[in-house]
Amino acid sequence: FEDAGDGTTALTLIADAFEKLSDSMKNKNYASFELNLKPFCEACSLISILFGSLGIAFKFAEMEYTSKVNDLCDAASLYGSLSKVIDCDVKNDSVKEAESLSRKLRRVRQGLDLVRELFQNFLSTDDYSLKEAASSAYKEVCAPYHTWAVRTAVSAGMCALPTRDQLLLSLNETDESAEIEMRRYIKASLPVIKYIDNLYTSRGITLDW
Ligand code: 1PZ
Repeated sequence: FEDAGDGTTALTLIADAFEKLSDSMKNKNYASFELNLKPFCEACSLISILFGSLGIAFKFAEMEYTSKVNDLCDAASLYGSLSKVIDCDVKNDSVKEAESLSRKLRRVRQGLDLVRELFQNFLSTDDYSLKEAASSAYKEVCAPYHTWAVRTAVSAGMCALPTRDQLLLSLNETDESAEIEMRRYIKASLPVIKYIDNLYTSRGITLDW
């Protein structure tokens, strides 16, 4: 990722976008607030920039994640908000079905949470390698919902991750600047993730999938 020449890095763009989302839901009641698909998907698609810094090993993860975000994005004008997507699948009894938008939303939410947990690990100690930080985040957030084949492929891919310093370099960040942006993302993504979880649980849908 090349910065735009004005010091705007991928991490800054991501943190800005999620702060905007979380600001838009500040002091609102979860039960009645409508988060629109368009700004949500735009923010989620920025996460894809990070994949560019991870090397070829996570190409399949990138395609998985990006195609789900794109499908949600394509549905934006038809559905408007995230809650409408779930309402529609609830009505058709297709929430957890393969290829349903509610399922894609759940996976994208897991991607956001994975990045949050990864940043958290990354910042928790300088001694943590990127591989350790990413493996532990993956184990915590995504692995319980992935098949054995996917888990195996991911753990093989982890060995090909860059080092901390390589990652910072390719993101055009220093330790200090990355810490600021990662903390902003951690803080801003949490209410968004919780909001999405509530869309399911408030409709009696458990989150064990
Ligand atoms: C510097 C960051 C290093 C982080 C590395 C993290 C790598 C995570 C790899 C995840 C691989 C997922 C591969 C495919 C999984 C699919 O089986 C599932 C289920 O799909 P379904 O059956 O519902 O159609 N797909 C997903 O869970 C969606 C993909 C989530 C991955 C998001 C990654 C987020 C960003 C990583 C940071 C750049």
